[in-house]
Amino acid sequence: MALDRKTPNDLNAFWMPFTANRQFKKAPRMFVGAKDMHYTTADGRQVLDGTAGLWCCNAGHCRPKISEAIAKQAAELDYAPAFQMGHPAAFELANRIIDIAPEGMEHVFYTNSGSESVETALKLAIAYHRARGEGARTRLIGRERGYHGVNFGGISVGGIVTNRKVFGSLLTGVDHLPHTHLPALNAFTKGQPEHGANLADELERIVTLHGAETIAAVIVEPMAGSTGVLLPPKGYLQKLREITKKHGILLIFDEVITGFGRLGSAFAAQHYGVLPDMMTTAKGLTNGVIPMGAVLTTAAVHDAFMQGPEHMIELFHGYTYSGNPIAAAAGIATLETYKEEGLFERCAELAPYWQEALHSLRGTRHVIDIRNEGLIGAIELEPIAGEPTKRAFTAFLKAYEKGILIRTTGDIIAMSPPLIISKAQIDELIGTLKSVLDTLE
Ligand code: PXG
Repeated sequence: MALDRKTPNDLNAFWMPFTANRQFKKAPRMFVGAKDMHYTTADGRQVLDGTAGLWCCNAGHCRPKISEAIAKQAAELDYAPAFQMGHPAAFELANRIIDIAPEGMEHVFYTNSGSESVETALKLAIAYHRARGEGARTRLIGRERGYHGVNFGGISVGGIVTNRKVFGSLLTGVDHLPHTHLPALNAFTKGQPEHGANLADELERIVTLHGAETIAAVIVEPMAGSTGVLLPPKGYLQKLREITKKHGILLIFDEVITGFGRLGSAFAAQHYGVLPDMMTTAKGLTNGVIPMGAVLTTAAVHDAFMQGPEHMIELFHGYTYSGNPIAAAAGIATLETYKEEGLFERCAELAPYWQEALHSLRGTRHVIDIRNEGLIGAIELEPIAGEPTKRAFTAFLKAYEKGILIRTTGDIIAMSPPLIISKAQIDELIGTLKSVLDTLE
């Protein structure tokens, strides 16, 4: 029987991810179409996409070059075994990623999501040290409020309490840096905050506690997205790099959100001028259209594995869909679209306008902080006493009714529009949001 995808049907079977299922199923919000900056709802309304889907559709929606590349690849070579066999698109995409990556990143390991990129990078870090004869380096250091996906490694190094606390004992040998949110000192800062670089020195304390010779890697989001947009204080990432280097610890930047132009450079590593040893990516790699992730590594990390007899597999890790042909074709078309349309540069050009528009909300009811970088913004609301998250979630629902899509985490509203957004659309997004905030209890 043909499914009419526009007709709401029984909603019971689908257990939705990171969703208030019971609330949703009482009053479903369904998208049935998308084009460029807009979604179309099941009841035929246009909704301005203030979040690039989930921080991933950096070139906007249903871009012909990407859709066509996917259709062509699906008809030509739909799948090729990922182990011990190859196909050209995966190699081509890897080269193109390295072309735009920071100098020093030389290899690409494919995954299917940000979460898998994180697991891959953590495993690589431990195995790298072992390959070099430092097998005692197994500890992993994350950061409070960090988000590194939802698999066991990622939630172990992650620091979002709700994502961890009901899932048992997690990985052992993990420690956390303090988060860098200092509202008393930094509230309403435009761009990177002045205060907090000293928090990177906490890594020295952790090293002293455990011994450098037991630590494999530090993983951080260069700019923490999911937790509600926390920017690195000026000098913070540089300090982390210095301390990790001094102690032979690998530094992993989780660039799942910041990668592919979000901050106005291809990657945050370039934006902030700090070179990690590995970078985890996903989302914008394929414009969010087909699941794909990639871990980027330096030659030093890769080369440590390239030893022993040549017929032997060097790394016992990978996925059925690593470098999947259709995903690779989508990735190539996506990177071409970014380049042809100059979208990373466009992001950098629009960033000051975006910043001023966001900060014009200072003084609006309930707003206690505003943060921004590139085409990312967050507005932190005073929570309703005794009912955390409710005020922001109400704002989300009202915003959707008024025709804009925003995201909320706790009582923080986060926005990350496609990089094709116009100034008029920025005004519409922020203007509509203001009218929503004005009516909130
Ligand atoms: N690392 C980082 C830094 C992320 O932001 C992941 C890993 C996991 O990626 P996957 O592809 O496994 O979901 C992410 C994902 C939000 C939101 O609204 C953020 C993410 C995903 C969904 C929603 O903040 N980040």
